[in-house]
Amino acid sequence: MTTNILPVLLRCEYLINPLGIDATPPRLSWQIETTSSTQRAIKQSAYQILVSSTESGLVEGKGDLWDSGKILSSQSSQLVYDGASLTSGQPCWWKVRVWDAQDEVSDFSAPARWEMGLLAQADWQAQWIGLQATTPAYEAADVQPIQELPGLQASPYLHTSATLERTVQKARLYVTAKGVYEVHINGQRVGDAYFAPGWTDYHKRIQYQSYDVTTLLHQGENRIGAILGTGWYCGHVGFWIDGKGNNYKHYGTEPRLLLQLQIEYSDGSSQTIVSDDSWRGALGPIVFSDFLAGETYDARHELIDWDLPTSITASDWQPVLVEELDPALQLSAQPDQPVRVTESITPQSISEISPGIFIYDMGQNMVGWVRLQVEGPAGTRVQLRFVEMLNPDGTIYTTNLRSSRQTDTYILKGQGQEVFEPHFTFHGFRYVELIGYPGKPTLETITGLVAHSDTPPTATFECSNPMVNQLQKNIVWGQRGNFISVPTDCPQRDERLGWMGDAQIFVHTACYNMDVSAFFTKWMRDVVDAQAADGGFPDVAPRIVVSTNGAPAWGDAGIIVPWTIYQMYGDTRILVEHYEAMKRWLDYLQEANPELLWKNKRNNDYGDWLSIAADTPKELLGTAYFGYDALLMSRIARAIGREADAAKYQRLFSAIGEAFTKAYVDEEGHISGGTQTGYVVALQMQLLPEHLRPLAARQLVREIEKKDGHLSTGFVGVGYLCPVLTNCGYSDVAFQLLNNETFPSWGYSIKHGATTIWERWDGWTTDKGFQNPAMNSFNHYSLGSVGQWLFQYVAGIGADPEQPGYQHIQLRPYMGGDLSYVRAEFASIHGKISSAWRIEGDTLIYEVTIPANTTATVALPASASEQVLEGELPAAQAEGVALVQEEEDRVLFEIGSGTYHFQVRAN
Ligand code: RAM
Repeated sequence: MTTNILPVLLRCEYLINPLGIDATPPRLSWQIETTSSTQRAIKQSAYQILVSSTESGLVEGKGDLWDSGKILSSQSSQLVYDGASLTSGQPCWWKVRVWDAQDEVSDFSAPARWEMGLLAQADWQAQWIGLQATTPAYEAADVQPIQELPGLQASPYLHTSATLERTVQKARLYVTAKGVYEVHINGQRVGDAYFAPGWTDYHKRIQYQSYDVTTLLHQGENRIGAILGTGWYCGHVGFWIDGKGNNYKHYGTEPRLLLQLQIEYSDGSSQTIVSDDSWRGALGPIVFSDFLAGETYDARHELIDWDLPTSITASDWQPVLVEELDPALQLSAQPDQPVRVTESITPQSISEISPGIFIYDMGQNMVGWVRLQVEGPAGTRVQLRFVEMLNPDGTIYTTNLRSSRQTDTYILKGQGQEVFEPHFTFHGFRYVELIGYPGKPTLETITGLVAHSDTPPTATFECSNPMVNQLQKNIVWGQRGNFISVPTDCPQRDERLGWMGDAQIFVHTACYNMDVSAFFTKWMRDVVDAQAADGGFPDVAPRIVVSTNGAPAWGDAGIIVPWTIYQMYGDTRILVEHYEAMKRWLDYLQEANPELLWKNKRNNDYGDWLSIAADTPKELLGTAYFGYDALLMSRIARAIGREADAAKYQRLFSAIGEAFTKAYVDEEGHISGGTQTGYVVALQMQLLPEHLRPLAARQLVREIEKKDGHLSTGFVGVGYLCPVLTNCGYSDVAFQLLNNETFPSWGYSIKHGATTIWERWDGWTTDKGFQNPAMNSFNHYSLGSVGQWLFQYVAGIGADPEQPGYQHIQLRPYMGGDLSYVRAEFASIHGKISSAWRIEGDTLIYEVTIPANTTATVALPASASEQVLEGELPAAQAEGVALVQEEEDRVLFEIGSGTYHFQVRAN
């Protein structure tokens, strides 16, 4: 007899059926689905995993790689593969079945798979290839550059031909570039990724991608081609370091390709095609394609059929340059989702602001590019410029882009309908200026394409206040626009760097909105690759442009990010992998600051960046983060069984707390500087002795009252502000900040049309207009870190650090402000949690569903358990509900999986 449960959503290393992974041993997870909508408290009591080297073997139930047998365990995520050792290219087919609490066994899940990548450098037989000539070979007189950016390069096209003698059974393409690439096989673009191989420190590590190209190849003549762009490798990234525009060639001078195509024939033989000196190259229509400059594409110079085996023009291309692999450069499989186009957007409006100059409003500040449709005479030059804002006269506001040009130019070939999309650039924009269009453009002329690291969305949030709903949307758009291989600060101006301070304050929010487990697995390697020999984490990862070690609240991302990933996904491997690096960072701080106040090595020392006339003393802020690092390290050490370290860091944390209190706090709970952020960090980071906490919290509230109920925090304080207020018993004040529409507040930007989170509270104000354009992005996620509070406190869906990854869930919703209802969902690694409350008269209704194989503590606002019903019964008597505790103003119940309908009646 099988049960009504079934394991579903099988994943390996967080991904569905990944190809070419190099995590050894890989980790597996699944979720448990039930066909019963009424059954509660479903638990997995055991599992059995089968891993087979062939699909047919799996169907027959043979686990030749691994048959775990029946393992008594409730674990359904982060399960470490424990079978035969896995070699390069090994395909692994797997399935799992589970037993419930009554020891009834489920059916086996549908089959899933993963495949290992190239695990050893020796597996690579390919060589780096490219072209030396980087300016177009043709006369470019009519391609008048509007760019002043130096060093723009034409994109090389490379190709080879291969005769395949037999029927192809299986083909895998392993490929990467110094730069960015697009591969074409027999006229088709391989995969749907953009900006591969992604951004890493190319001096140390380059990621490769693996593709199944079996169906693209055939017996006989085949053509394999690639187009290269400069990307992060040698294109423009970051701001002008030397004032002369030299913010390019950070890693090398020209792009290069590394490609290896491994073919297995049906007769068991095999063949490998690699990038080498047999390839040929030419320059084509891409005059340049650069992240900051944009793309210029001259369709008259298209290389007709260059990627088809029948093409004859490609035969007279030039030989390529060849370089050997450097053993010191690590080739790693990309662990996270690639950048993909995830949405297309039709413009909302178009207006002709002066003859021939059209402005499109996309209705949303977005990141990506547009597809252009055009018909006209050869040589017609159509120009698109991308901006976030308009000037009062309706023209485009470009000054906040600094040296970034965000301009795409298309030169027509004059052959009927032409369609253009740039290859290796992206823009941050809401408005598009179109110049030179032959004829009258319409809304259909351009289509916005939204591109970002394709991290799966995991949350919805809706409440009775439309402004708050817009805030949540803006936070998500900020995340989409800035998660492009690394978490960047902004997507439009000449910066777009992996700023650590921004990432650490936003990571928790990010984990709610999307499944960023694999994304941060990747980025933490960038952070550690960027660690200096003295232990200093950087300000930006990968470390370019800003070469100094991390400032307080910036460098600390190296500890805060893994800790957050652990809490949200139950990932201990990220802690183990980076444990030594984290220790080195803490040692570096401690050695430089024996008095346990972060006085030395604060480097760029940004403080509470972009606060509103509220400078938090920098040493104090640093010391708070130093203490927080020690606190988190003690928890991290405990989580991975390093008890002696846990005790050591706990002592360090206490000592820093004492030093902090002695140096900056008086007996009435005043904290030096008196800023909101000062109070917030002291409370969040648990640096104060018990008796001073309520006093400091009271001072924090006074500080907010002095500002007429407004916040003044910058990047650093903003994320913890509402959580701290709520934890200290002032949720009413937190809700007041949420509801504010006057300056400064989240509502203020929304009232003035924001569709993303602005870099600054005063990015634009009614009395001053635009802030200083030298630093005024309208798409920066940091101030959107309030999203964590919306999910964890307002919707009440919280992780339990003691049983991380939502195996046990803390459901503690807070009602307040003008909200009459909230409905939220969050897809955790264990499955979907939904949490919804509404107020009907004097009754609070709370409906919650938690997935199979999880438990939760539900903490509802009531003074006695008798006030709470579940369904028709007093909650304590309902099936699957147990009363665990009565706090002063909350009653706590423990529940198992299922759907529950609670009611809390007023006394
Ligand atoms: C700005 C960046 C970033 C911030 C640093 C300190 O240039 O945009 O958001 O972290 O400065």
